[in-house]
Formats: sequence, structure tokens, C-alpha cells
Amino acid sequence: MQLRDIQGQPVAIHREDYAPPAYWIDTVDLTFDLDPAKTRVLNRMRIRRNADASNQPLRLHGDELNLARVLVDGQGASFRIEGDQLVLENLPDAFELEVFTTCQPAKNTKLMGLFVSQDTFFTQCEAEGFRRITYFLDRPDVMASYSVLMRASKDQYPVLLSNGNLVEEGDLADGRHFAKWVDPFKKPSYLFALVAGKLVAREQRVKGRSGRDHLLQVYVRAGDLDKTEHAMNSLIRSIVWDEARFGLSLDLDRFMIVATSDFNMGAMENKGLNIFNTKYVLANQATATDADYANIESVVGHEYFHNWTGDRVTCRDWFQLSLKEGLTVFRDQEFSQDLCAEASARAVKRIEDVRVLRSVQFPEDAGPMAHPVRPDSYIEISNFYTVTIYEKGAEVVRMMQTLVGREGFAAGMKLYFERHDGQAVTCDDFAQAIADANPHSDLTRLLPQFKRWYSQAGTPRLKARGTYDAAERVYTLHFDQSCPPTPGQSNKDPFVIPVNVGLIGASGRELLATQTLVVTQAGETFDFAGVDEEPVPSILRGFSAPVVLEFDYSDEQLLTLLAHDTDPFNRWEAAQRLGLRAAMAAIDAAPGAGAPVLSNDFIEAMRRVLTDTSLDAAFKELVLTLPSETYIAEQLETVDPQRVHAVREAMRARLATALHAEWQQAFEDNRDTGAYSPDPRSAGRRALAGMALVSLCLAARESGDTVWPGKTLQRFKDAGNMTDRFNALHALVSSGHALAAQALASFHAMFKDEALVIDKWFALQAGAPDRGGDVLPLVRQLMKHPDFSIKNPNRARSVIFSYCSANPGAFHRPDAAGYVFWSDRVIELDAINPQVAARLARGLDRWSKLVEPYRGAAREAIARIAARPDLSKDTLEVVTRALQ
Ligand code: 0A1
Ligand code: ZN
Repeated sequence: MQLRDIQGQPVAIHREDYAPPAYWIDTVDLTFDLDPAKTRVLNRMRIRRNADASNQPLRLHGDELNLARVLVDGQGASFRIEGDQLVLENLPDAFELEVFTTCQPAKNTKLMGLFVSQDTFFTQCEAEGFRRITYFLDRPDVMASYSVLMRASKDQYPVLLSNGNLVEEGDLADGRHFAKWVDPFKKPSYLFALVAGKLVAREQRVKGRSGRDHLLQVYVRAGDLDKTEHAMNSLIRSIVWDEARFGLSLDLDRFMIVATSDFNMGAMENKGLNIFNTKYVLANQATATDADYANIESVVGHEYFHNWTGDRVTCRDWFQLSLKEGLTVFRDQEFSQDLCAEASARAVKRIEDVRVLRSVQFPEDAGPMAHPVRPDSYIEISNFYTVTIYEKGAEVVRMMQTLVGREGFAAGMKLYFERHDGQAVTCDDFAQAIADANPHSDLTRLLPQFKRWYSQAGTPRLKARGTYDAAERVYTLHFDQSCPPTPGQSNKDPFVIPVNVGLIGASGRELLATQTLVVTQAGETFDFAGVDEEPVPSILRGFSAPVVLEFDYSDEQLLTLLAHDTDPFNRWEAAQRLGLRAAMAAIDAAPGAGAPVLSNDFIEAMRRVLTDTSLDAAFKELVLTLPSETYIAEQLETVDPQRVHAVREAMRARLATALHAEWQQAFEDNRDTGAYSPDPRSAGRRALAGMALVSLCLAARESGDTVWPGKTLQRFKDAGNMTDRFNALHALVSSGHALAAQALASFHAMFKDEALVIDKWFALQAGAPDRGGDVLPLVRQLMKHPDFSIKNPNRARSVIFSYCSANPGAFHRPDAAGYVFWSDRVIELDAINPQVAARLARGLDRWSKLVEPYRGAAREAIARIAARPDLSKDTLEVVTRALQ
């Protein structure tokens, strides 16, 4: 497979071109002589020709390898290098191939393949990193048995790990030692892993349901052992949950997690040897926030659940990525919900997940990078680890569960593993298994149409309208669905949309409990009989489908839902709709017209929520959080980012001042949560207390009050955990109070040796509200700070991404300086780490919606990147699509 054409332009790979490999690799024996400057890799493979393939050459992938020797059945063999491929012809039907190469881990700033982080060797092979370690058929449908011999200096690399079981270890001459690992399971190359360095482990032995013993280990650097308890507990909870919910047990004697501070993504599910970004492992109450604790639990769960959904059953090709990722996100979301003791906490988790979907995935689905959950083509697969593949993919799985029921879905999973254990399969295979296990379900009846969720990009719009016939006591709901065009797909066929609906009476009584309507036509009508009064419909309860629901609610109806809906998701949604409506009206109003940004009704509704003793703090915090600037921007035809920012800030300020007394009370009521525990209830109280402080500091800014900023500084100093401390710091920084500088300095001094906390320190400043264009100069200054390094992805994200991708009010400057900064950083990062650069390059995806002068300046900045010679195909694909 050639990645660039004759002109050197990257070539797209198409799903329809899939063909099984011409050869299979059955066994792989790897020997590593580990040296940061030059690591030697001896790779002995048993290979056989695929019976279905004709006499094609063997084409092995390679990337930045130095090739020293090639032997076929122990003899020198003729071969050629074509682009990045090692090509051999005239091979026997079955043979042993030996390839000897070297690579340079210390120079590997891409962090793909074998790299060094803080004197420790790590690997990252998904999606196509194994070819940077050795020549191979580096594609997920080639599954082999691996044995790995590692040799290294015992003093510098005392711990030597790979997949599977340690079968032998010992000393060698010259202070070196060795370890041999054998993986009992066949696997694709992207699941290979190796770690070597000075590490320590928290260990725990557990017994599975069947009585099997397992050794669990969490490896970190020596000073971090006290931050591994939560990750270990999360792993144990994951094991217990997967057995209980899906009957899936751990299939290994030993399961290891290793943390590295240099990592492109969150974590990686290598068989038996998960490698994690430290951000998703390390936590203690002094250094990690509640959000960190929750993220660790869900990422540890996610990687563990991949052991079945990804590792035991993997993807046939990378177009099927959502087969493992959508399903595994669904599983980790269900896991986190099931761990919540209370229904309200489960609803909070669902709202948080939907917020991410709507504020990140919906824009992706409406922009130049829009792609189906199962894409049809790509240039660089790393660009397709997207919120569409992950989060929308999870929604597709959730809709299947809604259509077949929870037990039906579990039965479908069972059938999926019965059919496909040990195989590399497709999204079709998965959907077929769920359908076949539920022969009488709507999913099975509608399967070909349902699968449009895999093939059609774009977020469907569902327009609903209701009529009430008082004489007949019938309420009628009519739906019209449509889906906007996306790149390469101008016309869409109707989707299967499960719509959970309930009906509420004007007084708040529930007239009809939740029913699932299945909308399949472009236009469709449903009647509800025996409805005693004109109801307020509660539509799309629990966000039962990833669509934009349009219903012409009156403010009064939304207030009814906010006060009375039995579905907490739609209660929250009613407040979001009211907030969004207020924002749109203020954006449309002539600037400076003097109209209040929030109606009294809205403020009073928020007051009622804040003071309602029956509601959880976490839920209140979500209801009182206004729709984000990106979410508001998505609803507009054309976007003036400064106007959106100004309006949202004005709304925040109004809520802060109008509810001053209630915020004070909320702070007092929720400030003390006792001994630290990251459970949802205590975390929710801390979140609301933190929001109260932000509001009180913001109100103080408007009124000139110094009491609350002073109290906030005191809270910052006295805090017993990172959540309270960081929330106080955030309140001072985001209100722009003079005390912020002092608090920031002391925060840095307190945590100077804690990289993850210093990331927070950077991110808070780069993400701070802009006051007179002051954030960009600050960001430039932060990049000169001795703690800053652009090579470390977490640090680059904390400064550059926090500014360019998460601070619209500061980034979209009328003088275009933000965009120039962005394009400079994309270019700079591209030479170091193309994956990180390409993510940053997504920052102006929605440029064509901007009003002038932003639109022209943004386009120019993108074109400036696209014009660079030698751009990686990662970044080139992103900017080329943005300009189309
Ligand atoms: N499969 C991992 C995500 C992942 C993908 C690519 C990586 O390197 C470029 C690393 C991790 C997951 O879903 O957790
Ligand atoms: Zn995953």
C-alpha cells in the first residue's frame, strides 16, 4: 500500500478496497536489545500464504527503520524496498522470515512505535505504530502469537514488561539482564506492548467469579505509588462489573497498567499491558480533582473493557474502529452509571456525556471533518480517533440497547462473543449478532435501515409538533426528520430514531410514563389516547437518540418541564433551552440596546432550582451552567465569536448578581463535605460550592466587594483537597481579581514537582477570560516558562490547546493574532509530533461560519499551514479538508 502518489501527495485509503491479506503471520518471536540511541530488533516470523491469494509478493510495512538483514528459512533472500515497504517475491507457501532492524527510541518525538519517556521505554502501536518497531503486516486482521525476549541494562531498566506471562528472566554479562514474555492469546500488532525502566508497582491479587486467581499491577515512577490506589480500585470495580453485567471474565493471570507522562492519547488497551497517560492513573486528594477521579475510573474501565471488546474480538480493518471504540465507550459509560448508587447521580452522568456529544461531536458532524461512524475513506487513520467514532458510536450502541432492551442487549453480546471470539470482524457482524439474539425486536425488523447510523454522517434534525383533541382525549405527536448534507454525502435517507416520550400535565402531573416511539419515516404521526388534558410533551427523554430535537415550546411549557418532568435529563434540557433562547435573543438584539440579558422568569426559575432542597447539588450545578459558547455558536447561521462571548459573560454576571444571596447560601450549605471522598454526592456538593464561589467573585467584580474574594483566597489556602483548592483558584482567576496573582504563585510553589498539577496551573491561565486582549501575551509568556515544553503532549495541551481550542473569547481576536499564533504552533508541532499537531489543526474547523473579519483571517491562517512543504499527512488531511 503506497501512502503517497508520484507527486508525493498523500493517497486516500477506501473501505471498499478491503481485501484479506496475501499472507498470514502465525507466530512472532521478537528479541529486543534495548538502547535509547539504537535499539536492535530481531523479528522471526512463521508466515504462510493465504490460500485465497494468488502468487502475490509479501509486502511488509515499515516506518523510519534501519534494515540490517533479511533471511528466508535461514538463508539470505532477495528483497527490495518500495517506499516504506519491504517487498519479497517468489516465496514458498510457508516459511520462516527473519528481519533484523534498528530504530532510535530517544529521537522518537512522535511517540508512536518505541519511544523513551523519562528514561523509560514505552511502545504505542495503535493504529500503525508497530511498523516503526519492525517490518510487519501491520493491519488488525493479521493475528499472531507473540513471544518477546528483552535485554537491557539491569541498573537502568530493572523492570522489563511485555504482553502475557513472564516465562523466564535472568542476568547476562556486562550488567545486563533479560526477560522473556509469552502472550497466550493471538493478537493484532496494534496490541503489542513493551515497557522497560525504573518502575514500582501497586499489586493486588484478586479472584474471579470462577475462582481463577489474577495478579493486578499498577506501575508508576517511584514517587507516585501513593497515587495509585484509586486506579487499582477502579480496575477491580471494572472486573467485577464486566462479570456481573455481561458475564465477561478476566482471561489473564496477570493484568498490568503502566503510566507514562508522555502520551498522545488517554490510554491504550494493549493485551494484558495497558499503557496510560499519567493523567488517567495518578490521583490523591491533594493533587487530583473530583473530575480527575471520575475520569480515571472511566478510562481504567474503558481500557479494561477493551480486553473483550477490542482484544478478544478485534476490528477487521480501521474503518471498523467504532466496532471496538463505540462499543467500549458505551460500556464505560454504563459502568460509570451503574456505579452510582442513586438515580439522580446516574442522570448527572448521562447529562455530562450528552454535553460532550453535543458540544464536540455535533460540531464535528456539521464541519469539514464530518464522517460516518464507519468512515468510507481516510488518509491518516490517526485523524479518525474522533468523537464521532467514540461518542456517536456509543450512542448507536445505546440505541440498539433501547430497541432490544437491556436483557436483549446482553443476550446479543453473548451471541457476538460466541460467534466471533478470536476474530477480526466488522460493525455489520456486531449489529447482526445483537439483532439475531432478538428476533422479534424492532432492531431486527429494521436492521438495514438502522445501519444507516453507521453509513450516513451528519446530525439528524427531528422536528416535532403536537396537537390535542380535547373531545377525543387524544394527543397527537408528529415528527419530521431530515439530515443536513455532509462532505461527500448530499442526500440522506431516513434514520431509525428511538424517541422516548412522556406527557406532563400543566400542573406537573405525569399523564403518561415513558414510551419508546420508533420513528422510521421522513414524516410520521403517533396518537396517544386517554389523555385528560392538554399535555406538555417530554420528548427524547434521556437523550434516546443523537439528534437535534426541535419543538416549539413556549417559555411556560419549558418552565413546567423544568419544575416537574420526571425525567431528570429533560428537566435539565428545559433549562438549557431557556438559557439558549435567552442567549439567542440577546445576540440578535442590537448591541448596547440595554435590554436585560435574562428575563425575570428565567432568573426566578434558576432561584427555585438553587434553593430546592429536593434536588442534588450536582444536578443543580448542571442546570445552573449556561450552554457553552461553542454550543450557542452551533445554533447560529453565522457566528460573531466576540458577541457570543460577551452575551454569555453578561448572562453569567446577571445570574451571579441576581442570585447573590442564594449563592452565599449554596456555598455555606455545601462547603463542608467531611473527610475527602470522590463519590458523586460529595463531588456534586463540592462542584456547587465551587460554582457559588465563582459566582460570588464575579458579583464582587461588578460591585467592588472585597469580602468574597478575600474569603475565596482563604479557602484556597485552607483547602483540604485539590477540588476545593482549584475551585477557589479558578474563582479568583476567572473573575480577574487582583488576588489571583498571589494565589497562582503560591499554587505553583506548592506543586512545582507535580507535573499534572502544573498542567492545571498552565491550563487555568491559558483558558482565563480575556480582558482587553491580555490572554495571548500571557500564553506567549507561559510558553517561555521553564516548566513549559512543547514536546510533552500534556503540557502542549495545557497551554496551547487551552487557549486555541477552549478559550473562544480570547482566541478569536479581531486583529487575527490568535489565528496567527495557532498556525505557528500547528507548524511547529507538526515537525515534532504530527498527531498532536493534527488535533490542534482541528481548532478552526468551523471557520466558514464566522463573520468577517474572523472568517477571512481564519481561512488565511489555515491556508498558511496548508502551503507548508513537508507537512505530515496527519495535518495535511485536516487542513485540506477544512479548505474544501
Ligand atoms: N485505543 C485507545 C486509544 C488510542 C488510540 C491511538 C493511540 O495512539 C495514537 C493511543 C490510544 C483507546 O480507545 O483507549
Ligand atoms: Zn478505546
